[in-house]
Amino acid sequence: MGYRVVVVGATGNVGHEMLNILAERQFPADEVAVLASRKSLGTEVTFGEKTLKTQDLDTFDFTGWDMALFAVGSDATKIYAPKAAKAGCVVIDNSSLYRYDPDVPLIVPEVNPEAVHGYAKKNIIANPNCSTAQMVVALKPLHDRAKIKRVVVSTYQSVSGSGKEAIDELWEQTKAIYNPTKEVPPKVYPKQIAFNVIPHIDVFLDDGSTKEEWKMVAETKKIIDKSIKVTATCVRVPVFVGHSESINIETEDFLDEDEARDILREAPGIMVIDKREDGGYVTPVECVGDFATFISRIRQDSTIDNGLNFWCVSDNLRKGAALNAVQIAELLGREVLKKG
Ligand code: 11C
Repeated sequence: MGYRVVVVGATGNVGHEMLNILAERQFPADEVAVLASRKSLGTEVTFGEKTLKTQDLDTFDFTGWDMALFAVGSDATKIYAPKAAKAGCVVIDNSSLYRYDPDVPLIVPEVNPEAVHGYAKKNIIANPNCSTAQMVVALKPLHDRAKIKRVVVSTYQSVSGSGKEAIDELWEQTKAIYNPTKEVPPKVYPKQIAFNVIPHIDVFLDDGSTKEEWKMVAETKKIIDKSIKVTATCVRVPVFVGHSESINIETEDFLDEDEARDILREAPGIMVIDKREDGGYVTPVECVGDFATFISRIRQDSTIDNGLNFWCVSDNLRKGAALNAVQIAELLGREVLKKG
């Protein structure tokens, strides 16, 4: 017997990828229900070979369903996740609503799988922000070997992180550059994104940082180790899919770049592509549709005693969202629910 699985927000970018990944990884689902808000009701979505019709999130009864993968904003999650959890359906939530709740585990399965056993306090498990997920996959094996004291990260985040409208905005603005008769003013972003970069993701906080930057700090501490200091600068770039990060770490023990490369090669979820030649590194267009987090440009930081620099790229809709959620579902099935 397999699982009865619900995908909430099945018509969005992440919900769509969740369905693709459940099918690709042959998740042991007996039944899959796809839910959407009233405005997308009746829309058909693809799940492997099947076509599923979306049902109304507002009236859906979660009783008897094993797990629900939520890919809707925090406002809808606030209403429907507790409803599902109360009905006995374990929620795996992609929004930021529960990530910092001490009674909700925040999980990246390659990093802190043991945290899954904490799910029962609220029947909810949180999925991290995309820029955190790919970074912690790379940091954990290095932390285990040399204890990371400090991380300095700059991100280059694709527009798909902001949803479908942002993808359209980049596409339309790019076309309009070549056809100046049609103006496409910024709507999703505060400034033009085509042929530009914007050092601003999510809202500004009192200390001058942004919420996206704060999330990378708070989530890394919760997932790996609260003693790690993180400082982040998050930047939106005109790329459709795939987040990139320039990461600098300072460790307690010395870690040679060759040993770091070997450790990362062996680490789960990571693919090292690091040749010191033209094109011997990964860029976002090459990671689209892949499951791995790619690491390139590993090198010593000669300005401090124990420092390393590297480049980290991953499909933000996959490892950063849908894949990680499906991996949590697999972990929950394997370690806790044990059906089938
Ligand atoms: C972005 N990281 O690229 C964001 C999207 O907290 O789950 C995901 C926001 C979140 O804009």
